[in-house]
Amino acid sequence: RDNRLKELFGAGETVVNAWVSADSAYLAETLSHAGFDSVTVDLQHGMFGLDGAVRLIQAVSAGPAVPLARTPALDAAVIGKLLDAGAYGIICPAVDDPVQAARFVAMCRYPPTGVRSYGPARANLAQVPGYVERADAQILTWAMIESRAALDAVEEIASTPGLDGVFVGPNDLALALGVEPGLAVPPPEVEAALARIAEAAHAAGRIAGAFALGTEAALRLTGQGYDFVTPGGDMAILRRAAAEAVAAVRGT
Ligand code: 3PY
Ligand code: MG
Repeated sequence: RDNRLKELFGAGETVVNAWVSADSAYLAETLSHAGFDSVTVDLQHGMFGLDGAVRLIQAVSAGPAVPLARTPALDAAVIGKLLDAGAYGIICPAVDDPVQAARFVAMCRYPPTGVRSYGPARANLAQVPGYVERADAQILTWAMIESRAALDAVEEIASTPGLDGVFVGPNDLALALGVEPGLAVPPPEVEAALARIAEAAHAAGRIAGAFALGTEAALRLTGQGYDFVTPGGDMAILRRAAAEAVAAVRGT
């Protein structure tokens, strides 16, 4: 299968992404059927390891959403395994400068462009014959901007050859800027950074992506021109819906 996200981004659509932190294939599969364009398996903060992430990618593949993964670190071994498991894109945390961004892109591409090792395993099954020849053109790469160094260098990071986009971690960025993380709507310092990052991405012809802590923050992102938005993590969505159900029945 071709990476449907490439078509959506190419058509200028806003891509709506889900975020998986629970170690439940059933939940990941359910999110894949819930209308999201993509579902990201979060290996950085999710409550599972690499084996769990492989099963979650399989679960997402059982529905219509495109499976993506956030690697826990800039690590060729982990990134390679997530791609071999069938992820169509990788979000890499804490990419702080253009050198790291270039290393990240290289880890996602086969030689001669990059350094990804041959062994496509499940990716070969779930995707298409000729996977290896086509993988570099199918796989999307996002460098996370979530430190002061990354913000200062965002224009150079966004221009990294072969990088598809940047992706903002608003909570780590808030911590880095000395303001409160975890707010439903980010503080003004983070909002200003978000505007600069979207501008840098688009000036370089790249995708502007970000995590949001709910629908209100996600709508602010789309208002700022973000192309790729995540309106909250799986557990936040579940917990909010559960609390609303309890409140509705109790009449509180
Ligand atoms: C952040 O907000 O720092 C993230 O990495 C989003 O999960
Ligand atoms: Mg972060």
